Amino acid sequence: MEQQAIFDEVIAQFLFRGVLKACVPFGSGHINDTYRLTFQWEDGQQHYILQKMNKSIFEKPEELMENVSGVTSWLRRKIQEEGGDPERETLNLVPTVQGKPYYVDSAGDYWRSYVFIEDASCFDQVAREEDFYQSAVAFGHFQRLLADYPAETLHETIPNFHNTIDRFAKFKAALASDICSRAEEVQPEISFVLEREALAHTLCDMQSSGELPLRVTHNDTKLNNIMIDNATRKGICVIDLDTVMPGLAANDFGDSIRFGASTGAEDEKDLSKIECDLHLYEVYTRGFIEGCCGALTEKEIDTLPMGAILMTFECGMRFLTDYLEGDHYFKIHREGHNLDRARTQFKLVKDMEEKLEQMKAIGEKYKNMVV
Ligand code: ADP
Ligand code: GN1
Ligand code: MG
Repeated sequence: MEQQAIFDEVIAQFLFRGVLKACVPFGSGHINDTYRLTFQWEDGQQHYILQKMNKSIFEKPEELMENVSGVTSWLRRKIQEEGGDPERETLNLVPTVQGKPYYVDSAGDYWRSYVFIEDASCFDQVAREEDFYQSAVAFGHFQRLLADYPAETLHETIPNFHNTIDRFAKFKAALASDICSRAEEVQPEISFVLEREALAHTLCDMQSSGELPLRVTHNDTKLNNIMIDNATRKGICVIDLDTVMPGLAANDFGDSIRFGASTGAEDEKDLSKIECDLHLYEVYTRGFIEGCCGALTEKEIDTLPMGAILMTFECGMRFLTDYLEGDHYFKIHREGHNLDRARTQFKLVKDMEEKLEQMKAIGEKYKNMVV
């Protein structure tokens, strides 16, 4: 079926108000196909987000949507209790005419829609230090709001998502098959990964031994998964809830650092521009510990620097795995895009390894912060 006919079919299935005026691709996510819809009526208009979910990545979209519905209703209630505005501070699903949170089109693809959060922005890089601080407070706060969520009801939307040992094994399998014959040209990057097998074990081992608690975490805490209010500059709403699952606080912390404390873009080709900005690292540490409101254990705070190194290493390994496998997972916009992304991550890992003692000292500084 032609693309326009699919849109017509899908859009007719959601309870939108008004008449459709525009549908444009939106955002810079690597996973789902995201569009912004504009609907108009006599004296007003409303935007919506429409997403085609990536069903080769999310193999059980019904379960995923059960998670999203459960988590957003929970957040709605908590935000109301705290006197916040649930229309802007959490995602709001638009139901279908059948009263469901998603629609399966005639080609078998899964679609969902959210009310568009107006007067707020998503950033691909830190422009103002204060925004990064506010994003940290908001991600910490998000974790706290979900602290007593019934974790056993959450489906694992991507099995072993932050199991770095498993990611390492998958990398080795991709290397062994080398289906695109790309391994030869990326030997330095391959060695970089293989030399760090022990690193892949660190936090997973602490989790297995019960030294670190499992919490309900976001698991994809990059800066463009949070909306910053244009007027107040507060982190108004945490979005992209596809991977909310039990996980480690250090991983949520670490994923934000890998993206936001880097001095360059995730896909920067000029590696001389890439390092971990320790000032931004400190800004985020302060915000995250504050946002978690005393919920983090001492050991969790001690593992934050390792979370940063590990999430960056894992992400680099995932980009390189995808490059070796022919770029089937992350959306790419140019030849070698995943390789460029892997290289920035490895440059960051190396830099963070050298700065580890300073990163630890920053954790110590804020450990006893009472909010
Ligand atoms: P992906 O999984 O592909 O990253 P996201 O759910 O993060 O998809 O959405 C992609 C982008 O769409 C976001 O980075 C953000 O810019 C925008 N977006 C998503 N949901 C909303 C919303 N409710 N209001 C405004 N913008 C949104
Ligand atoms: C993907 O969906 P998006 O673009 O926010 C990925 C993350 C990676 C990130 C790298 C479900 O995030 O795990 O860290 O790209 N999401 C999924 O930028 O795999
Ligand atoms: Mg996203």
